[in-house]
Amino acid sequence: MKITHAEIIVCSPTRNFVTLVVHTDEGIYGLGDATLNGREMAVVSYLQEHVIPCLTGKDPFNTEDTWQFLYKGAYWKRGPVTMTSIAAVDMALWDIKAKALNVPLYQLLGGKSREKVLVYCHANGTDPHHTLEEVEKHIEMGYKAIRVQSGIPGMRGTYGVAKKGEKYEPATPGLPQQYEWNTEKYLSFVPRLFEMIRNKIGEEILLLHDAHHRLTPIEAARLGRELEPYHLFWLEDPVSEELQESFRLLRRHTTTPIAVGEIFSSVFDCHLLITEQLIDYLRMTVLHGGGITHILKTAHLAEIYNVRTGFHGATDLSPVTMAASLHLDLSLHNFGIQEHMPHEPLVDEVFPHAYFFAGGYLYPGDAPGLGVDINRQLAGKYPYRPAYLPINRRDDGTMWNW
Ligand code: GCO
Ligand code: MG
Repeated sequence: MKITHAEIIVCSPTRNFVTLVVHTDEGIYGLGDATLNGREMAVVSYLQEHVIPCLTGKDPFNTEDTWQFLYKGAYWKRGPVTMTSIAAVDMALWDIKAKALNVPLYQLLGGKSREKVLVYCHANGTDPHHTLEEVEKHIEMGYKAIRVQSGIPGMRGTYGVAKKGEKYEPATPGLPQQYEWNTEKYLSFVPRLFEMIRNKIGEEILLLHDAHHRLTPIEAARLGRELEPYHLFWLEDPVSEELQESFRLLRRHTTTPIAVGEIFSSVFDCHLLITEQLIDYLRMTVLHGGGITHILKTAHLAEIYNVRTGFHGATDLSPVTMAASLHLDLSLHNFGIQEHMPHEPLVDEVFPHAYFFAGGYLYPGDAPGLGVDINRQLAGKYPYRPAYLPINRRDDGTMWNW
């Protein structure tokens, strides 16, 4: 089998997605997600100008060699644009191979290690009362694990929370929106929020929280320690993740489990976190972390050090990434949990897929390959719209991590 050509489809059915379709001389094609939220067209250009021309004539079954060709061959290794582009090709090739062999992808990754994939959803409220309502609503929907985020009195625009009645979707059309940040207000609010939620719902439901990169190590240590009585499943992105050594300080002070990695692009962003056992869950995405080939290696390293996976699954990753994650989740021995932020129905229509949700779990389904397709006609009706993630400033105007 040979690759004949590849094409890129950019569409915006409620939000932007970049999809790579790789075609072969046997008529089988594979899909890869290439969406980098807020920087979409950089990946489009990287793929169009520098990657697609090199694919023609290659055997799509050689996933490892093609990965190394694109990684080593670029000379300029790593970085989100490069690794997202490589991931898109890698996903598409694994999709082709599994379709050609007529098996669901998980059969090529070690088969089933479990029957179903535990997921966590998002409960976001504008204030603690609204947040509790959202938690209770999601318990009724069958979720067994819930991420809890709430608007904080006196702060404009808190991460993870939309206006009442609206769905939270990272990235908005137009130029970046500005949010406000105040560490002191946040630190005194969050433990009280979890105290209230735990008292109301009891111990059974797993609770998670995302601090979204905003604290210093000692502030994060205080938060982790104050949250201990409420038994979080994890505290996510407590500190900015560029400096892996930060997690040493945090780890010395708290037993609250730590999750990090949604913005990592390779194992070299987290090798210390893994080998020093500074984290409990790795959130690297198949999409931004170099694809199935590279995530497999990273997850296997993590397994040795008792670090489990908790792949990123926000709505800015297309159903193609969700499917790839689910095949990995089903097969990796050290799977922990999968984020599930359901796409809008229109997105599911543009990307018809075999995976489905039932009773707090996702199932990848048994369709050959990834089990996702793209409805080109429908996609064509929703052209790309420039959109940005928000930015964040402290009360005095200082730029802060969003
Ligand atoms: C999460 C993430 C997202 C990101 C988003 C950025 O835990 O799901 O933090 O909400 O902010 O993916 O594009
Ligand atoms: Mg996050």
